[in-house]
Amino acid sequence: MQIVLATSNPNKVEEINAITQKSGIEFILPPKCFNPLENGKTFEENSFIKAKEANRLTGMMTLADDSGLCVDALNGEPGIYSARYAETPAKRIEKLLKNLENVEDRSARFKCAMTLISPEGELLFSTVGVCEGEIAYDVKGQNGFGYDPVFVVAGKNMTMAELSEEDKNKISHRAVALEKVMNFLCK
Ligand code: ITT
Repeated sequence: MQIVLATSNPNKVEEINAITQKSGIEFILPPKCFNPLENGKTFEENSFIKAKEANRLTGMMTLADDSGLCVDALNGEPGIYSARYAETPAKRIEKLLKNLENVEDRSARFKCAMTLISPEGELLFSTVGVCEGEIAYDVKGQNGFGYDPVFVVAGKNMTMAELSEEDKNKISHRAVALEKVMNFLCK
């Protein structure tokens, strides 16, 4: 079975297909014209907007992932603006570290809101996954994407970017949410 993954971010497609590779479900990209207006106020709202738009374009079952990094000392920022915090991934990290200069409480979490929509456009299932950690003082690691090089995973003395793909995919916010989606789909 194929499900459209309502995203333009190839890293998400890669991670999600790696996690579900034995399920018989293949997640595919929406058409290039997929460009939803992400004007929701929460991860959940934006996830719903993306899933509905991919369904409108394809008439297929769609799954959306809206995710981001929430930092306690920054009142939850960058949050839903994680992808838009600055121009490039490197500049986003630079801005984050600058905003946390001399800040001792570095607790943070990655959140991922997933929404599953039927081919007919009905909401089938929605859920959230969270991964706790803290923001490092400097970048470390080469794997993953986005804020992974500055996110130290709780209980591990490593950034997300130092974990292997396999290890990230066991504990990430995306993996936690996806497990619940897969349980729903395969029940
Ligand atoms: P789509 O909207 O097309 O899905 P996007 O990358 O813009 O792609 P989001 O709006 O959900 O997706 O923003 C997610 C951003 O949050 C992403 O670009 C990263 O900056 C950050 N992020 C999410 N998951 C992450 C992860 O596993 N590791 C590191 N950063 C992550």
